[in-house]
Amino acid sequence: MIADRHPRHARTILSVLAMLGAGLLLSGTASAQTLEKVKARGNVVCGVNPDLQGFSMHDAQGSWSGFDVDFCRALAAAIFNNPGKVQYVPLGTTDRLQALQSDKIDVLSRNTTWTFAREASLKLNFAAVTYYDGQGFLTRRSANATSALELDNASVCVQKGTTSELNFADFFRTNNLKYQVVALDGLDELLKVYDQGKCTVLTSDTSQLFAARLRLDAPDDHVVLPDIISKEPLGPFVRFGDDQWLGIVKWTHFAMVNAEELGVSSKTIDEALKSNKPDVKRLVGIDGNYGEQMGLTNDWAVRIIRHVGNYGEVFERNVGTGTKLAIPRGINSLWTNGGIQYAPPIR
Ligand SMILES: N[C@@H](CCC(=O)N[C@@H](CS)C(=O)NCC(=O)O)C(=O)O
Repeated sequence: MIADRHPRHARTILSVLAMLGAGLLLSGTASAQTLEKVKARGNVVCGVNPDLQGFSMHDAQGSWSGFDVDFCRALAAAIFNNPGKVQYVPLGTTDRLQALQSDKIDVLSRNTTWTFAREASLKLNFAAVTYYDGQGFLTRRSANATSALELDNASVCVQKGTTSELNFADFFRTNNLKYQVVALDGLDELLKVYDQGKCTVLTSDTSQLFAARLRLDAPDDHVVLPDIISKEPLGPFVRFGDDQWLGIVKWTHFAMVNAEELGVSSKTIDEALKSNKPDVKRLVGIDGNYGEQMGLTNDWAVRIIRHVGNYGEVFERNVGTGTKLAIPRGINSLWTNGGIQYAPPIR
């Protein structure tokens, strides 16, 4: 009798599990139609950083700009021929990935690093590296440090929920350096604490250190040390389970990189439409039906380039040497220029 009751109990558990599984499958199928949802809604819901100079900023009228914001605009341009069809959702470091998992946004474009765990364990797909970054240190000029290796006994300001937390601890331990950690939630608070002198250094992705420095009371009193202690490939994330949407996000970046490589920009797009070059003809949709293969129109890349620009234009406009951030292209140069920005061909 007892032996009998157990299998029945097990069967109940199994059927509950099967129902749960079916539920998951159903919700998986529903979320496999992001493009249809986006088209029906009339905009792309894009998760962004609330305020990161050069990458994601908004003015009093609620108009957004920046390198990561331009990626959202490029998606909207590809889908709607209108870069304004974006709803921006500002997200912090600790809620950004969960917002994507729980369907609050269609895509996350917010200085987020591609890591193994964010794909395998959080069930998210990283789409493409829009910005190759690395972690560094910001410190006071008066500390006279020329390298992070001179930072023994430092108090380190770092933002919670970031890859930076683990990286710097690894670096200090590997180099037998002692440290105290000051881990805080928001960037504003972190900058305040650092500015008050409660931390010797502030650590984060180097691009963000350049942006953070400009928000200090006396930016010129602080320097970004030359050490790069990690790889931080940054770019957009999407949810697992929608290959078409992943493809659109991925190829939006690749279209911009290919356009730069082919010399096609927002200024030359009309000439490009008359080009005889096979690569250009495929990019602008004169040859083939590449856009339709992704559920878009064949002029999808023309829309991106016309409204937002090629990769180089987006980089220079937002964070390049002519801007306040003045970040050199460095490894984000095209592979043909000694960098590692390299896009697969459209063919
Ligand atoms: N790339 C790293 C760090 C990204 C990150 O979020 N950095 C902070 C430090 S500057 C930030 O953007 N903070 C802005 C905010 O939370 O408002 C990651 O993906 O974990």
